Amino acid sequence: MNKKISIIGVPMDLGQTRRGVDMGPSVIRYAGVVERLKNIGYEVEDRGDIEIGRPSELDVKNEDNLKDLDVVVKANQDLADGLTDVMNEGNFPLVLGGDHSIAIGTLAGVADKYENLGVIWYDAHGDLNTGETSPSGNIHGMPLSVSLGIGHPSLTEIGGYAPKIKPENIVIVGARSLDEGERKLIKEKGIKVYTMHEIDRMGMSQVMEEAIEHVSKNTDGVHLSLDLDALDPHDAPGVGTPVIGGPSYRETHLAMEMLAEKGIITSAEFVEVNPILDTKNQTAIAAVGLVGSLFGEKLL
Ligand code: 6HN
Ligand code: MN
Ligand code: MN
Ligand code: MN
Repeated sequence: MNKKISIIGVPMDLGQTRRGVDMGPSVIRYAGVVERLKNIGYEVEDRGDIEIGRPSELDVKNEDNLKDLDVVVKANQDLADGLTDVMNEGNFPLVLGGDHSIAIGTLAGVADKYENLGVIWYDAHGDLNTGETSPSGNIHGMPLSVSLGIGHPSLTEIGGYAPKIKPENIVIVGARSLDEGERKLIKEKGIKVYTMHEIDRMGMSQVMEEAIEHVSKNTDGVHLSLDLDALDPHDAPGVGTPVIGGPSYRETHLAMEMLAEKGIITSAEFVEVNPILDTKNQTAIAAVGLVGSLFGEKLL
């Protein structure tokens, strides 16, 4: 793996309505992410946080059922630009959220450098809504569809090109909450999904083997987008949209180790850590443990 990591924090909380997730980057730093990576031999540059504007009024839906659209668009464009710099320097981009709407900017910045970027979307949700299908109007439920070029043009055109990724290069792992429109899109586009049903039946090890095979087949890079709500709320309580019945910290840790062994991941983001909803920073600590395993940390 690339030995130089650039961290970008994105204190975004406007892609959903539970305040506090804007402190995610700060608490993940506090839980020791930089030291953890340095200890396993990486050179780490912390580029600080992207600035997030404030809308005049919070959580206002526009006529297209998109909350706080303008501010979300602006921050994601800035994030995409920041990632372009990191990519040009040849560093490994590690993005810390913030709610999952920031994956729009991350993928806009990263995918530009690859012909065929693979994506592992490790999440309880599909994040495949559009303004038309979303039950909430929350943009954090839309980044994967946006990256496929589906949705409001001011979102899909971030970075100045669309789409960022192709449906056949995506795998969703850990899904257990999908909306009607998301199910339809998954079928229509033939997106590979390992729901909790497959994880229960096959075990995480087999699921990850297949997932890795799927995303590395015709790709020249692989992005990991890890939503902490993928984990069972027992292990990661500090998230805005928890769903019971998820993979444990241990299973997720194994998934990260398998990715490390194959060395396929070329960029990553860890999102949705909300310290206000957390107990004793448990979710940030889990995130840092997972970062460690993703980057090849070993006990012996
Ligand atoms: N996330 N499907 C729901 C919605 O509002 O669209 C939940 C989305 C959760 C998004 O956790 O990143
Ligand atoms: Mn989620
Ligand atoms: Mn998500
Ligand atoms: Mn282990």
